[in-house]
Parts: sequence; C-alpha cells; structure tokens
Amino acid sequence: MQRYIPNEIEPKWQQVWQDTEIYKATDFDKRPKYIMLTEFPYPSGSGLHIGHMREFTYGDIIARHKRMHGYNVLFPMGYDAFGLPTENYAIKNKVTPQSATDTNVATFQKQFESLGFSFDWSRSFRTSDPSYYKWTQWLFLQFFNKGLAYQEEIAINWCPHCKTGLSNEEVVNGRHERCDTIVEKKLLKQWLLKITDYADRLIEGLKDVDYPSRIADQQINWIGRSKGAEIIWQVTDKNGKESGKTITTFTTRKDTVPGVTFIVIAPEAEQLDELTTADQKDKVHSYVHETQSLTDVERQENKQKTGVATGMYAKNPFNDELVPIYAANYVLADYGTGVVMGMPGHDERDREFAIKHNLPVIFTTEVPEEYNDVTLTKVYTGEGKQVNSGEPYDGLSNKEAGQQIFDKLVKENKASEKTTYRLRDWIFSRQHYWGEPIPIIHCEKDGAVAVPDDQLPVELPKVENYEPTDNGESPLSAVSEWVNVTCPKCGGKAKRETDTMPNWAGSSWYYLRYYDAHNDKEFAARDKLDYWREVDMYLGGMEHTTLHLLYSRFWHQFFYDQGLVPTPEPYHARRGQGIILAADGSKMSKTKGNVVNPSDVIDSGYGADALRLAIIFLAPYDQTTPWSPEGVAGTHRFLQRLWTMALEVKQAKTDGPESIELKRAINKLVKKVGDDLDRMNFNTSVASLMECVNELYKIKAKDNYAASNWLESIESILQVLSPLAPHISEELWHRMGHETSIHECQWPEYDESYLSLDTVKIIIQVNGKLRSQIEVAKDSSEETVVAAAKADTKIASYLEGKTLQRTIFVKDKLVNFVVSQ
Ligand code: ANZ
Repeated sequence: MQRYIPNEIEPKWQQVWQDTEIYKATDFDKRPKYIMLTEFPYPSGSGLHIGHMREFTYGDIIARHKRMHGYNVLFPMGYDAFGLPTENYAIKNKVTPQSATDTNVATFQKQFESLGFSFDWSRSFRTSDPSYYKWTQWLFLQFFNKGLAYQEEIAINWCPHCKTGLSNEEVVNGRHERCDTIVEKKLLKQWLLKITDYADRLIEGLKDVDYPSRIADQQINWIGRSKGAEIIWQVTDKNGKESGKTITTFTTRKDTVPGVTFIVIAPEAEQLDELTTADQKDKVHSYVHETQSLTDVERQENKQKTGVATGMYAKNPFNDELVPIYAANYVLADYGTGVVMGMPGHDERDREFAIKHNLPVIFTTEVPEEYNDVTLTKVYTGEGKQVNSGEPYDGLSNKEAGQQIFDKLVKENKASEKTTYRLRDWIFSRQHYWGEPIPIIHCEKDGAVAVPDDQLPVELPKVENYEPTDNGESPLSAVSEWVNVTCPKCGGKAKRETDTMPNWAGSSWYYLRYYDAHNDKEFAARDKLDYWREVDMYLGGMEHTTLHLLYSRFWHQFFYDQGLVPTPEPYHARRGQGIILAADGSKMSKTKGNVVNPSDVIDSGYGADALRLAIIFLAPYDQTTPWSPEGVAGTHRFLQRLWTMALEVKQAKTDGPESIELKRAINKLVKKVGDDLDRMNFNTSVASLMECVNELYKIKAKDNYAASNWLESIESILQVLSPLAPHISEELWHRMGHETSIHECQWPEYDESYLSLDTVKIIIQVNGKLRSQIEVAKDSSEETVVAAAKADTKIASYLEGKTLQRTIFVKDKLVNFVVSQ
C-alpha cells in the first residue's frame, strides 16, 4: 500500500485548486455572503512565521466550513506593505523599499501557497501599489474636505530611533511599540485626523457589534470618556485680593470641593506664567525646564511628587477659602483642563503631594480612624457620610452632597457639567519615505490645497536616498523637482506636502478594497459595497485593538456619514487569537533564534496538513501558548493512521450488515466537529477526530471492514476533516473514487437518532461458550443481531467449516450459535 507522503500530494492539489479557481468569491451571487477576514501581514524580510500561520489557519477553517454550508465566502489576502518595517529592512539590506517589498512578497506568496489556504488571490493587492494608494489618498481628502484632517504645530511623540513622529496609540508605556525606544517630545507641524469627533460614536457603536468584552473594554478605556464637572476658581494674591483671572479645574468628585487644600497646574500649561508671582518666576522656570528634560516614562515613574509654589492663590468657589497654587509634573497638560484641585483627603496622588509639601489634609467623606495617620499614603475612596462641608451638606451621603454642592455652584455660574476624553486626535504625519504621500499642495496664497482627484495618485518619487533625517524633515523634501509644483487653485508657485501617511493608513480601509479590488474609477463600486456590506468575521491580534481596529472603525464611521459605505460599522464580529510562544515559554524572536518557520516544518516531511492540525491542537484559539515541537509528529501520525485505514477500506469487501457502532461514531463526529467549528473550538475538533479514528480502529479489529457502511464512514470523516487538513482529505476523496473536489461538498448531515441511540452489549456464544461481544441498538431484531454476530471476525472463524444447527437469540442479551463438527 502506498505510504502517506504529504510533500508529494500537497503541491499537486495546491496547483489544481489554483488552476480551477475553486476559492474565488462571486460578486452578487444568490447564496448568502460571508466575509472571513484575517489581518494582512507586513511582508517582512523574515517571511511568514508560525504566529501568522495560526491566524490564517483559523480563518481558512472558518472560510472552508462556511463554504460547505452554502455561503458565498470571500476570504481575501493582501499585503500591508507601506511603513517602517519594510523601510527599516530596506535600509539594513541596502536595497530600495520597492524591491524589498517585491522580494518579501514573493517569499510570503510561496509560503502562503504551500500552506493550502483558500484565499481568493484574484482580489489581492499591496497597500504600496499606486492603484491602491490612489484611493487611500482620495479617502484622506474626504477627511480634509470636511475639516477632519488639519495641520497643527504641536509637541508630538518622537521616536529618536526611527526618526519619526508617532501617534499616541503607537506609544506604549512611553515607548515606541515597534522598537521599544523611549519616546521624546518634539515640536513639529503635523497633520492630524479628528478622531476625537468620533469618540462617542466609537463607544456607542460597540453595542451593535459582536466583540469579546476584553476587546470592547480596551477600546472604551482607551477613549476614556469621563463625566465630571469643570469648576471655576478666582485667582488671588496671598491676601485674597482678586487678580481678575480665573482657573478651571476638572473633577469627577464634586463632593470633595469643600476640602480642597491646594491647586496644581501642569508645568506645560500656557496659563502657568500669568499664575506666577515675580518672586517665584525663577523657581518655576527652572522647574519647568527640569520637567521638560524628562521623558513621559520618567515623569510617570516619578514618585517624588515634586512641585513648586507659584506664589498665587485661588479662592474656593464653595467656601471662599484661599488655597495655594503649585506647578507639579504629576498633572498632565493635555487631560481635562491641565489644572487639578488638590484633594489630599481622598485622592492618593494629592495626598502624597500634600504630605511632601506640608499641606493640610481635609476629609469630606467620613473615614475610618486609620486614615488620620499622616504617614499613610492610602486614601479612602469609598462612599460615606459627608463631613466638613457645613449645613445642609454634612450628614448627607457624599453622592447626594456632591450633587447639591454642584447645583449651588452652577447657579452661581461657578461650575458646569463636562465630559472629557483620554483619546487625542490622531497624529497622521510621518517624516518617512515609505508611505503614501499626503496629497496636499501648500500655496502661499491659498494655503493647504487638495490635489485634484484627476491628479491622484500623487506617486512616491523614486529616490536614491530615503533614509530619515534627524531634523524632522521628510526625506521627500530633498526631491526638489517633485516638491515644487504649481497651485491647483491659483496656478502660482507652490510646494507639495512632504510628510507621508502612517502605516495604519492603508489598513484603515483595505477590507473594502477586496470587494472591488480592480476598480480604477472608485475605491469600490457602490453595488459591490451593497452586496458585501460589512465583514462577518475578523480575526487579528489583540495588540491591534487600540491601533488598527480603532482607526479603521473611525474611518468607516466617517465614510458611513459621507454616504460612502452602507453599514455604520466595518466588522460584525471580531476575535483575537493568542500568541504562540517559543517552546520554553519565551517570546519568539529573531535575535533569540527561536522563531519557528512553517516552511521548515513542511520541508522536514510532515507537510502542511499535519502542521495546520498541530497549530490548532495546541490550545483554544484565543490562548497564548508555547509551541510544542512534538505536536507535528503526533498529528502526522494521526493522518498516517487515517490514510492507511481509508486505503484499506477502499480495498475491503464491506459486504456485511451495517454497523451501528460505526454509524454512531460518525454521526457523533459530524455533529461534534460542526459544533466545534461554529464555536471556534478548533483544538477540540482535532481531538474528536483523533478519538473517532481510534474508535474506528477498534471496530475494525472486530469486523475487519466487513460492515457495509465503512466507505461512507470514511467519506464523512474526510468531509469534516477537509476544512482542517485540506490536502489529505482531497487526495483520499479522489482515491475513494470521486472526481470533483471535496472542497465543493456540502457539510455532511448527521442523524440525531444515532446520537441518542441506546445501545446494548450482546454476548455471542458458540456452543454455550463466550466467544465475542458486539454492540447493537437496543431492541434490535433477531435478524439484525444475528447478521452482525456472524460478521464478527472472531465468530466467523468459529463458524467456518461448521454446520449451524440452531441459533438461540435472547433480545438485548445474547446470541448462541449451536454448531456441529
Ligand atoms: C478632585 C478629586 C478628588 C479627584 C478625589 C479625584 C478623586 P478620570 O476619572 O480618570 O477622568 N485630574 C483631572 N485632570 C487631571 C490632569 N490633567 N492630570 C492629572 N489628574 C487630573 O480622573 C479625573 C480625576 O483626575 C479628577 O478628579 C482630578 O482629580 C484628576 F477624591 O478632582 B479629581
């Protein structure tokens, strides 16, 4: 019998699938549509790694399973080619980003093909194709035309290693999420997108989509909507003489206003100068200077609660008490108003500051005795009775008191409701070469002018030097023949914008391009958008939750408002797959040399199918889990066993009666794997397949493939295996005698009655001696049971050459064959 050699059969089928285009999605098809989207990769130099493969394998299984249920499935793939990774790779390898992309895409493409993914390649593109980024630029101009893309000189996050500005989302714990370099502040004129206009919508929209709560919560926390109050304070000198100026603080604890003992202002706040007395100017200036030399990380880690008095005071609008104003770097300049009312009774940071600067601590909520200890930095943040606030507030619940205090202040025009957000506008300029040029022309007379639609795309000029500069200027600014143009409005001298877009731009709308990938008149035709609508299932990395996922929801919501797309949200359901760690539990990384390359595993003889099964067998899909190098040998062995059995069945007679045990095992399997795939329990579906094949081997040991339903049983296994291991199932399917692809089959039906089927063990005797046992459905007829008993291999050998004189049958219990020599 021919052995199972995956490397012989897999490339063969990959070629057939490609030639017959069986995975092509059809626009406007009558079948229900289903879009299975997996995040597309950066074509990095190291090729496809096992982590990518996990995501694509899950996506592939879902796509194949849905096809078998009659859906017109769109399962697309492309390349997120612009951006820092490619540029850095190109710099390191001394090639152009264009050719680096070509080389890397070719590697990825080969790997993709070798893994048997059922992508519809006819819709593929790279975000760096001019025919694609033409539309990224056009969509950017829609934001610009509506005033949602604007330029501003601001202190931005600057990565000194990558030499570029970054968005807030790209800074994680004060470091650039890509290279881990500590981020600095730099004042630069930047393009920004007004994502803050969509802060509420981005929260509300989550109610209408199917995202796991940890993904939704992470977005909600990132947007950080906080409902509170702004309170206005008169600024005075130390004697209470009003200066005519006011400051405004943002608080979420209105009840604590009576106990405020100081005010703190962020060192960067513009207002700081006018709140500083002549005496304190020098001290304040040097403090501001000192703060500026700190990175955000150092500032956040600064436990010292440093600060300096400005010399001025503020009058508490509630009780006219004077409190000193300090500049202190624990206050963030760009949150709320950048000014905080210091309430050391109930706020921990304020308490630490008060202790350090000898400021009084007043409680406004009754606290347990222990909190009076001034060395304690912990504060009481719970609810309780209002105290130290006078009549009629003392004795009320602190919540109620807070409301009444606030109402009084509102009446006196000293306070108002305020909602603040942590979300900031999206810094959209990058001072790099390898990105979409921002399609704007700067004219002295007309200002920033959109490049007219008929001049799009603004193509990236081919240049010799594309390395980033130290001064924050894009390398494109040196390409004078490209930069100097005429103004589309007045025809006068003008210059192109030289910043490029961030790598998150192309991925903010790429899914829509798959609906109509070759359209050169529109980003996608309306009728195709109306047919495909939103993505049904989107799989991707958890690390993209507050980057790509948030950005693309924002773009889509804006497009919806402009009437460009038919649905308010881009993705109906989102799931995040876990990370595959190295076998020792550490992160896989090139420097450690512990990255598993799928191609190596395939080439070692195990093949893509065994690798696919090993990946999904590792753990539940959303669990981060170490790689198990032995796993592939195990799944390969399983496929080998199935292979052998299938070929044996093909050659067996199978002319005996139907086996109930087989029926039950197969019906159970079909139901179980179907349910598992619906629920994305991929790992348990592999376990069920393995169990089923083991069970079949036990049945075979008894009947040696006599039962008439062996062939159909194997075919059903192949069908349910086909989404998971597409090559071996296709090969065996053809060897069973089929001429069409198994991947065009419907998902097999299962018969409920076999699942709940009550079975009984029947003892089989020959001349009163126990010789074997079989399992049959309860209440089976004499005819069925006797036929099954005779088919049993052991019994058959006892009966061979003998004359059967009599058969004794006891229902649900026993068959006794009485034979003579
Ligand atoms: C007085 C107070 C008393 C506060 C109390 C808290 C507890 P969230 O919920 O995150 O929005 N705050 C306001 N602006 C700030 C800034 N720019 N930098 C640092 N802290 C700032 O937090 C709102 C609270 O954070 C506000 O309420 C304010 O302190 C502080 F027992 O005001 B609170």
